[in-house]
Amino acid sequence: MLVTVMRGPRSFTAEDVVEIGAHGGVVAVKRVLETLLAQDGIRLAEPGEFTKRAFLNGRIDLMQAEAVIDLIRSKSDRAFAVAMKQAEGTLSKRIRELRQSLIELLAHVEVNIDYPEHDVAEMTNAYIRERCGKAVEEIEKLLKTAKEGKILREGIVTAIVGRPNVGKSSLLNALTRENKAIVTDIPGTTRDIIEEYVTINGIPLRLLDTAGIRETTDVVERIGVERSRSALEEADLILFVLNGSEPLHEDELELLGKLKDRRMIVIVNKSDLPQQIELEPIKAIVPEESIVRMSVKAEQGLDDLEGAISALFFEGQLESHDLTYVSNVRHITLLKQAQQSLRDAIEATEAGIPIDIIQIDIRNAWEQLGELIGDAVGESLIDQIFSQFCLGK
Ligand SMILES: Nc1nc2c(ncn2[C@@H]2O[C@H](COP(=O)(O)OP(=O)(O)OP(=O)(O)O)[C@@H](O)[C@H]2O)c(=O)[nH]1
Ligand SMILES: [Mg+2]
Repeated sequence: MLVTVMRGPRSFTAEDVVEIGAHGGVVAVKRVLETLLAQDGIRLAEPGEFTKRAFLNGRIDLMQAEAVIDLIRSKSDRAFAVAMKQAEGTLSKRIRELRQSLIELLAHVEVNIDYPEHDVAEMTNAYIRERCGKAVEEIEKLLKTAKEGKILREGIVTAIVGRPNVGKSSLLNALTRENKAIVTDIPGTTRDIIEEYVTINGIPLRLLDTAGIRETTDVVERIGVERSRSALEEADLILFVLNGSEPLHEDELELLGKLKDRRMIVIVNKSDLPQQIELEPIKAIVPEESIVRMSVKAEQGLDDLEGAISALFFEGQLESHDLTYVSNVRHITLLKQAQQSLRDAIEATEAGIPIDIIQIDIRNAWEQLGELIGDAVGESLIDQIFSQFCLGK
């Protein structure tokens, strides 16, 4: 057993910390815990308590603390890298700079309020418009990253759909390199949705294998088909699988037509067998680069599919992004509120409203941005945020 003592403030929580390294295995760890918990004044930490203490002791701000949750939950290297950036404080830094510019603006306005001559008021109004306009733009830039941020955190919801027996479950297994889904030659094998995470060229996908869509009298299968349809509704990306060794079905063509405005890749599977499918009607609906021929069984065409997926998202430019993303709903809400307050301020200058009233809008924006990094937030909000952690963090 190894005991490490870390003296505050040079520890994660900024308090004195003792770490005990015990032998692996459940029993050894449990014994150590039991011995410790039998002592007076020792209890288990609450979920997120270490990070909460780090925040309360001013070691990190609220956004950085929230990034720790994201780090724990991240499902791909890229999501991890993004969370890491936020934990380092890059996003917080941009928020601080914004707030600083608003404080300077407020100070400037304050000085001029004492000299309410006409020209000064006009100049001040113009100045407010310019500075608030810049801040609105800066917030807009951050908000624009939200969509990509969500994808990075939660993965692109990707529904694998098609008629029974075309090879959907085989595709899920091939992409995840596991045998998670049952594959048989009996149409109607998959009844329920099977969910798996994969990362393709750094893009995280939440793959949903669904029941083959067809008319059926089987009660269970019919519920499965219903679920396939709702998965289809909510998907960010559709992988529409066809069996190339059979002629195209009318209902497939009809469904393809309905989905033509969605982000979709058509997979013509079973290319190892003699081909009977007509591609012309499909090409009339889907651009050629989104049609991929493959044989899941012979493991052919997976690279083409992966290429087509990356081409559809971020125009393959995800690599070059500076990894600052806003993706947390709390952050998005506050940024939108702050932006609205600034827009109100701009509007007020145009309506000739007295400057001391306009000041209130600017101050509101400053406070809303402050809430983002945890300046003056209520205890209940703090408890709520930290309760999302798991034990021991
Ligand atoms: N020849 C050939 N057979 C394939 C290929 N891909 C899948 N199969 C076979 O097709 C059959 C159906 O595959 P599944 O993956 O279960 O098909 P599914 O679309 O999930 O079927 P349901 O769950 O019934 O909707 C299995 O026997 C697979 O081995 C392929 O590329 N070539
Ligand atoms: Mg299946």
